[in-house]
Amino acid sequence: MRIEETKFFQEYIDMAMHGDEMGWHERNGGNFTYWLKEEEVDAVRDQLHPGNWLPIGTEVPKLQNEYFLISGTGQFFHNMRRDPMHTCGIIQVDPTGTQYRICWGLLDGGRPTSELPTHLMNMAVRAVHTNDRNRVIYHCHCPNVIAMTFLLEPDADLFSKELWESMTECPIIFPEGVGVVRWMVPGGREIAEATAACMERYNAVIWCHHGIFCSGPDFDTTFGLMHTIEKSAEIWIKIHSCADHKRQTITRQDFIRLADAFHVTLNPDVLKRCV
Ligand code: 2HA
Ligand code: ZN
Repeated sequence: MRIEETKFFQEYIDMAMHGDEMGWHERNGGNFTYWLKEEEVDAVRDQLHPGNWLPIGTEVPKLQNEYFLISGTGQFFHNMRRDPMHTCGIIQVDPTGTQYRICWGLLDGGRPTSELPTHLMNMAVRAVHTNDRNRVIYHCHCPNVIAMTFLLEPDADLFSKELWESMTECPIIFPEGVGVVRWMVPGGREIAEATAACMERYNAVIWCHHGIFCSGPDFDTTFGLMHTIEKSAEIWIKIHSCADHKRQTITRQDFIRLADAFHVTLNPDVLKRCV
């Protein structure tokens, strides 16, 4: 089967186009990685043609020899379905976890996203915390979350509380809360290390004045997490566009009842901040 016809590839493109429809990928904004399963690599191995080894810009020994479908730097999500061979590609990490090579796609001199260090470091950290079940890392520029970062202190517990309070299902979807990374220059090792440190604890990390990184075991869960956080942020922005304070909200006691009913364990540091 051609790579473009495989289930994982179709689902990858579907999710990228969904993000584009949401308005989260202006121009070349955002980037996206999927960790191929062994059987998925085996099924397309005849189509993989490795190029030269290139530096990743960080170390990910956990991911040695593994294959990833990843979006290309400078490429528009909007063009992914029409032109997958230029807009994304499959890379392999070397046995030391310091280099990668392009094995498919990224034609005509394409390169993986400038956020490659963050994607692979996040992938490695989430793998450790999920018994290797995490497979997706997704970054987008979702406007309401970005707007929130101009109005709240860049504090993970505070953002988590405000997002939980803005929509009832939030604490069920992200009971651990969200991480927050202060404004940093994107595209390098420093922001990758700061984000990966947050991913030790959270499935989602907000980049102040920039966007979000979400992780998950499959495409739907990862996209669903992003969508839930962004929708809650939209409600938060609507509330604060109408009034300078909330008249009532979901209380700590309400969250405890919710956690009990839905069998989730809520982050106690966030609960402590609730009213
Ligand atoms: O332009 O989103 O963070 C791609 C990005 C960089
Ligand atoms: Zn970005």
